[in-house]
Amino acid sequence: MGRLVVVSNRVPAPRERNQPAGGLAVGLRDAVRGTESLWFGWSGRHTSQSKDQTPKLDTHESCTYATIDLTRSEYEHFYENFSNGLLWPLCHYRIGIINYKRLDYQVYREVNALFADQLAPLLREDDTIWIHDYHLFPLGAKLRRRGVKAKIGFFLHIPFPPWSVTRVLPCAEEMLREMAAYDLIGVQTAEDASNMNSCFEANNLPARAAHFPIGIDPVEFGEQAVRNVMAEEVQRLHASLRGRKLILGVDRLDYSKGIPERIHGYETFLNRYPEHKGETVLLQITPVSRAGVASYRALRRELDEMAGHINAMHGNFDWSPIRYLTQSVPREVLAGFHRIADVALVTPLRDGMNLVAKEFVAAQSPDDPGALILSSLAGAAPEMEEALMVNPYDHEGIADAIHAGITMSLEERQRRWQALHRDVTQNTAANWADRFLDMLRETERQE
Ligand code: GDG
Repeated sequence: MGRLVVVSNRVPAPRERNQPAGGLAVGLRDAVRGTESLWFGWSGRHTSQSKDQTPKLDTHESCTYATIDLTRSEYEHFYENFSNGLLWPLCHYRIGIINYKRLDYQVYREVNALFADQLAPLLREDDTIWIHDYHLFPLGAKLRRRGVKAKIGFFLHIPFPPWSVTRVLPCAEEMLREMAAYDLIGVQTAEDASNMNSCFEANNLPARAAHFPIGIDPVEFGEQAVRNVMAEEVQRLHASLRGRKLILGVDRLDYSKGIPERIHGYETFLNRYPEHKGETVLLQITPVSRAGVASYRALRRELDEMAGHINAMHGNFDWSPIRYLTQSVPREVLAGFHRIADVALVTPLRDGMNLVAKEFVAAQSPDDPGALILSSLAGAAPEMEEALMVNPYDHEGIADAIHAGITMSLEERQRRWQALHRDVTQNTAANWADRFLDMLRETERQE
């Protein structure tokens, strides 16, 4: 069998390779582990001239990492404006905040062409190529144009809307046409697959998408959680609660995660169930991301204000109902926080999958598990039916679910957790990668 070639916008830095932070990196680490592989992408560094560079190579175990640099202008137009200022909101159904500029699209295509120019010479005919996410939709077509004959698969980690929404994008038809170059396209849910297929059908394209829901490494995260219960930070958090119930929210600072709506739901809970006032603390961990994009800066200001308002209105001299942090917490400490949480609030307005929901389940103790409150609009919802399901726009529904979560009997918590844990254990990151790659290798090669 030939090599596996993974392509993603960012390649994990050397220090992240043994202990990757996000789901994409964990899933792919398992896929590249033990097989001869190449992982290609942006280094995270800037250069004044990106055209005539040679990829920097370094090898760790069986994987060679190949990275290239981008200019500041490429970073701005390709990454900030087109990928994160346009494709991200569009795919999350937020057409009201998209901002299309032809120059951004042009640079997006140029960067994809640059990736193809730099990657093609490193490829062998029997490689299997696996391209990831919305930054790189046209890359497969660009590789084909450079004579690449190997199998090429594509996986989209975020949702995909139906043609009625996608056609808002002025370049939608061209982008969809180029996606027909892939031998296999994977998305997270059956709904995303049917949406993407509605786009292909509307444009008479031969491509088809199938769904491959991503998972986590539940054993590793569960062990980390158990090990870290005694860590200093986790013990300090536990002591500071003084017997109050811990409600945990963990999300990158992103409008798709529904954090203002969730905080509104928590405030409604405080108003609607005054008998529980003073009995809960919401710890919302929200590391800042994409600070270069205006809508993210506006969200940060909104959250600062909301958290301050709730504490001022509802708190007391010895109790703040919400603790809101914008710094990142080390992964092992986070695992310990999940273990001691009584309720997890995972309420995205839209999400490709949402790994935090799965991590919470993996971290809980079977003897006394907490309750998971999950948005019905997260990609994880169809697999995690035993969660307390909420519509993230319904703040009264969130309030009622918090009440149900903190008052739920041990028996019901255990019954729900056992079903959730079974799903999380069956569908791991490693299985996800195997399923996709097995199917890709079995497809008939396109010419
Ligand atoms: C995209 C899709 C899809 C968060 N805060 C901290 C921290 N995290 C970790 C979480 C989790 C990861 O980041 C976030 O993963 P999600 O799945 O929740 O969301 P996205 O980043 O939006 O990921 C998503 C995913 O791709 C995979 O396909 O599920 O739908 O949007 O692992 O634990 N980690 C650390 N400190 C933090 O403060 N160490």
